[in-house]
Amino acid sequence: MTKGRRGAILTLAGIAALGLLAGRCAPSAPKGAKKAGGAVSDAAAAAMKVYVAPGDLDEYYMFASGGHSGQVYVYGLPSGRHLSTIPVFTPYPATGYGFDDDSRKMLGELTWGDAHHPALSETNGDYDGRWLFINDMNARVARIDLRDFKTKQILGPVPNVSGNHGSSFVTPNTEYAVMSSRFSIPIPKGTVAGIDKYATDYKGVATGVKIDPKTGEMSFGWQIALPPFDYDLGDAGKLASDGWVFFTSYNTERATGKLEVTSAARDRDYIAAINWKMADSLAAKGEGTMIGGVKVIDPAKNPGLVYFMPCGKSPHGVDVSPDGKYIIGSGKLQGVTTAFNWEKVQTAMRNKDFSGDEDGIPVLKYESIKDAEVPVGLGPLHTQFGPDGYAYTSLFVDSAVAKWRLGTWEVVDKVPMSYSIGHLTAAHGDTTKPQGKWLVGLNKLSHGRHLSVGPSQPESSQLVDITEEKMKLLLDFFTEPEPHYAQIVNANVLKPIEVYPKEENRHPLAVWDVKDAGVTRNGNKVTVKMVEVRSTITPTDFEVKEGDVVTVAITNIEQTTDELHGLGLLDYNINVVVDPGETKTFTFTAKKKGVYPYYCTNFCSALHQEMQGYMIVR
Ligand code: RUQ
Ligand code: CUA
Repeated sequence: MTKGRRGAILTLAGIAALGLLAGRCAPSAPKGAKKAGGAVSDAAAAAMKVYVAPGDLDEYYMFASGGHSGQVYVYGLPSGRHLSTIPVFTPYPATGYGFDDDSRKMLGELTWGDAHHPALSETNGDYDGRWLFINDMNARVARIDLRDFKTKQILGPVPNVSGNHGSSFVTPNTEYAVMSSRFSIPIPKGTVAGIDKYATDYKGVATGVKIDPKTGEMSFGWQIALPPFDYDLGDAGKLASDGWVFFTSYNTERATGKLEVTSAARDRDYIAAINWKMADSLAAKGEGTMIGGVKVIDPAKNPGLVYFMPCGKSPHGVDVSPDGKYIIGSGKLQGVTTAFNWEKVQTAMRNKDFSGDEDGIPVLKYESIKDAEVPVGLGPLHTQFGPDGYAYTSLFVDSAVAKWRLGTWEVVDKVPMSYSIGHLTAAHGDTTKPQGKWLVGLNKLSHGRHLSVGPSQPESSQLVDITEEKMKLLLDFFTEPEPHYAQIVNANVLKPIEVYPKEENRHPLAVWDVKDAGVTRNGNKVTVKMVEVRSTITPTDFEVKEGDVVTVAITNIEQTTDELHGLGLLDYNINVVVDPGETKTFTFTAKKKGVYPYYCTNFCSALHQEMQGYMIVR
């Protein structure tokens, strides 16, 4: 814009001299693509690496949390193209989510969620492409089926959990997704205790959400009461540390009020190490006290269940290395990230090498369990891993990514991020088999990196090539608020369907022949069976009486890829979208007398506009 305006008042010679003309005439060549002598510049080399030609496909999927938008966003990498939005905790008119009976029921009374950490299901510690789990701060976890990229279940709100931030990290064979409470409260919910009782009467909790290995169905597994700290991030142990799950915590001072001051008194806070296999068998034996409708296990009465690993200072991310041998804890108020040696942690547990306890939970001796304090830089938050023994840590304060080596602990490279990186994600970067290649910095600020869109700016994501010794920033792309964490999975792991096969549709109200469409009445309950197929909605009209409770069941009988139909019912706030082979229902009371048009909302054929009908309410 600036260039154009400035260009208008310059002479042609002036423009050419400034090199502006060249830039304008060759829109496909990135700025400064050609160096003198015709050599390909760094920018052109970068462009070639991320360029996915029209009709070509990306190599990786990136699933990013949508933060308080309550959605999951799907990107292709390396292009950074936004491919799809999967609504999870928030209605999304584009796919009709939150308008039909099933999704409304799933959402319940909450029409927003704050999603932070997607977790792809795993087999042997690597992504298996079956499901994607994601947390919501409102004590919920959702499951998305990657066969059709749809949200299938929302579990919760789970009793006693308040502010489910440290979630939904899965164990290596997807036995559990976990939850933890960022905000300690008196439990069960509804109990009142003054803030002066915080240190004694408030509790944190950690919860295991059990996952059915065949169906992915989630259910309550176990819950453990913890001291009133703020539990923040988590990760499951793997290989060497399989059977354990780790949660960072801050405010181990048990302070209240202005936490930015009051919770920073101690040099070290903790990582809670929880033996989930033990929790699993304790829960199976019925151990625990009923609180808020679930059994809550007391770790003080069950030695070996929970230990605290001291970690400085106000740690945020905890990340387990691909072999499970190192637990990396990043203290956001420090200049180092701490590598704990799992071997040493276990030895300290066995030898009762403790420096004290918190409400009966042993605190391991810091000097006995840490291997190194890696000088990564200021404000380390999260760590991901490559296939070659390298680790990558995001530095919020330094606004950079540090690359360092596990075992030798040397920091070998840094790449600046624009700006204020939070999470980072690498291809399979939190699994037992990291693929390297791509890393994405998920930055909190994007100021000036894109055309201005007013005060509400998108977040910036930056793609980094990690194939070589030196990291290379290749691409900026932008996301809606706010990708906390994201995971990158090789496209060959996923096998999505494109139509729902007719023989799989067992919906009781499905109709596959327009002859079977129509209206049936039972008292004031009216059922309308509807068929959508290019380019008619059958029936093209129907009548009900004022006050009737109307259920409309729409079947899209298409079996062709991408032949979606929608249904908008004017003045009734109804909008659903039905994929090929799918049946959806919506129910409403015909409160308003009159004639109400309905129509297909999804442009489906040359006669899409003709796809319409009338509801007459007498
Ligand atoms: S957080 S920027 Cu919600 Cu995962 Cu670390
Ligand atoms: Cu069906 Cu437009």
